Amino acid sequence: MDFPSELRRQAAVVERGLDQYLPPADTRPARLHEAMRYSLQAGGKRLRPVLVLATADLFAAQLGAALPAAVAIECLHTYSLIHDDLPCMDNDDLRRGQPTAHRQFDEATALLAGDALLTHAFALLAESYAAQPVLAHALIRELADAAGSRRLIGGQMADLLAEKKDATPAELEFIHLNKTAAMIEAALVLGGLVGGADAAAIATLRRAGHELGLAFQIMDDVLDATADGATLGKTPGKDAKAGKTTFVKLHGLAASRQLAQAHSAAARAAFRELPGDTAFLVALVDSLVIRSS
Ligand code: GRG
Repeated sequence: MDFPSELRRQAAVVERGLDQYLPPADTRPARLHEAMRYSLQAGGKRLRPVLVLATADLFAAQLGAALPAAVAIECLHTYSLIHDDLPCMDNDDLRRGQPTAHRQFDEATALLAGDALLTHAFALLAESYAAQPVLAHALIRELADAAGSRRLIGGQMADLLAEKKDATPAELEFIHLNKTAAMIEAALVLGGLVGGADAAAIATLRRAGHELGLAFQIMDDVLDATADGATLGKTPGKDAKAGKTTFVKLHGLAASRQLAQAHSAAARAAFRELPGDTAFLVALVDSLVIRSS
């Protein structure tokens, strides 16, 4: 398998899906729909939707069946980025190499574009899988749990609270498991559900997502401390400046890199327990630990 070209192929499928499943930019009110498309189509690695497609593929899901679920999770992820960048949160000017939504439009439009992307994610699941109500229910429930107050939003709240003090390693783990790993885990589970994976395989996917999510976040901390803004597409060094506790602050750079390697090895091992050809997923794990953005 040629990993870079397979990744490009899957990411291109995602790009087409985003265009297909989002309301056209001239939908009334056009400013809102333009803002939704602006943030969604500003680039991004498309990690979560590619994980949905690749996992569904593993279980030989019908071609194209996983695309609405892949688009839904990217809509939800993008909403979280838009809101995270707002002045009341991280107050950032740069995201995905472009001005953040509130810089490009205005704060109220950015807030509403985030709200609309969040809502659209669930509408898309409900509509696209309406003919398979059991699957639709499972997908909606999975994404809602991962994005809710106990996981993504809870992780973000804990992150904001931790800015005021030094977080303990346990607090940092809570933040990362929920702010980062929850959506990566959900991507794998959505793909598994579309592919009809059984309960044991879903449990293995959750374990892989947990490990991959931690590896991904640790590398995010390493890159925040070491890479430049042009490479990252967002403002680097913000965590350190804000006095935030990160893996790098707690463990140092070398130990953080080792920790990321250990979690990615655990993710690879979990993927190898699954049926089918896991070469792409294993290579994707490897690429995330050596990534530069
Ligand atoms: C506002 C509810 C709410 C949540 C915000 C996404 C997020 C939570 C915060 C952004 C800051 C951050 C470091 C989050 C951890 C997850 C993460 C590394 C997100 C960035 O994901 P990438 O690197 O982004 O996959 P692209 O742009 O490539 O999609």
